Amino acid sequence: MIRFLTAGESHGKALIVIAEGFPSNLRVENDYINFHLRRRQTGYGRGLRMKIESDTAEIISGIRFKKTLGSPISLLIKNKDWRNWEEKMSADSVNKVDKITIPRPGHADLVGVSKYNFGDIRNSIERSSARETAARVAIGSIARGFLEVFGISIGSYVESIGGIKSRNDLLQKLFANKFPKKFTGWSLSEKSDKSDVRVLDKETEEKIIKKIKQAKKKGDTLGGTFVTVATGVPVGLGSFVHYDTKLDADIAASFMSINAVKAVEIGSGFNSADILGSESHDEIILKENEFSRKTNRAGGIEGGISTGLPIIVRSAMKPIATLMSPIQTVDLKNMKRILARRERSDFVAVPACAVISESMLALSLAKFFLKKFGGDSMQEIQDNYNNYVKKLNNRIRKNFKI
Ligand code: EPS
Repeated sequence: MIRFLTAGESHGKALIVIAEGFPSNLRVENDYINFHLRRRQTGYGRGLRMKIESDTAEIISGIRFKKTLGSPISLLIKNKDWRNWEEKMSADSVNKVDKITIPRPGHADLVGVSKYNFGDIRNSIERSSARETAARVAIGSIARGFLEVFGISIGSYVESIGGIKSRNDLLQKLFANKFPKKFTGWSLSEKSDKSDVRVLDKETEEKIIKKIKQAKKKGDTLGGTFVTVATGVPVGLGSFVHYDTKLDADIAASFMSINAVKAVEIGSGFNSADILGSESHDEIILKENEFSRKTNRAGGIEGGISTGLPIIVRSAMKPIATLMSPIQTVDLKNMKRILARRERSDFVAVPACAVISESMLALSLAKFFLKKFGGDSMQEIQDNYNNYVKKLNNRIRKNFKI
């Protein structure tokens, strides 16, 4: 079982992540983690902070000579911006700084000060900021590297921003299960990473960039939808026996934990509520002597268990809550109506959100993979996995033979 914790304030010294449960002898390349951290920083519509940071992870523990030790892994990502915030953020300083008293609607400002009994909204902003997701991507990259050893590949693309939706029918193709055998999740990111807004076609990219420019000019922000896919997931991750053993439940919760994500659907999700059962479910077939499904509207999960087909997750991110042309709120220092405070932020972060979702999917899948094939070393897990996969189809045949 993998569990991890992150620590760090947005403008504090650094972000930290500590994880346990990774087996020994997993190869970890620092460059690989940094590659995914860089991907998280990209996308048209990000704010000035991304120009300050060039996120890299320093491995503090759990890895020696590029291989995991089985001990807790800890990673450190320094905030370059710290030097500009030292006075405002220091743990020791008793300097009096201006308190933030005007909460932004849609952010964690008001709920944060209400819950934690703060007299300065800054105390709430710092940890609720999406900056924390850098730590998740760092550890998620190790989970992704682990899954890749077993042929599991993860990628994503942006489907829409500000209501401008790509005309490509990729999602329908994914549901129709019409893909060449060598199709991988990562092949989606390889393509979408070439676009500034991580969409798969140039025409939509141009329209979206235009829309972002318009929103920016008005001091407004945009949200959007994105699709995350994992291929190569074996049959049998997750279970139907308890609410918290279901793979789809875990994925949904982990995606919803990404800042500003307001909806998650697996497979045809909401659309399946409007169609007939015969149009919704995936017929069982034999393909090259192995069980498969004609279609994949279930998005690779049935009864909380992976089916062996690609896992397809579609999510919606709300617009960034910090507006340069702010909406109304209440100033907590005098309880008077006022326009919300401006603060440096992104205008759009949907492309980054999709990258973060890849890491969250990797962490969720690695957790369930280890639950099923768990062992202390990579070799032990490989043996367990190979044994299971080799015998899977024969076992069903044997068990049902009359
Ligand atoms: C982010 C860092 C933040 C924001 C953004 C994401 O940096 P700063 O607040 O210093 O500009 O750019 O966070 C938000 C949009 C938010 O609402 O919290 C990052 O590293 O991804």
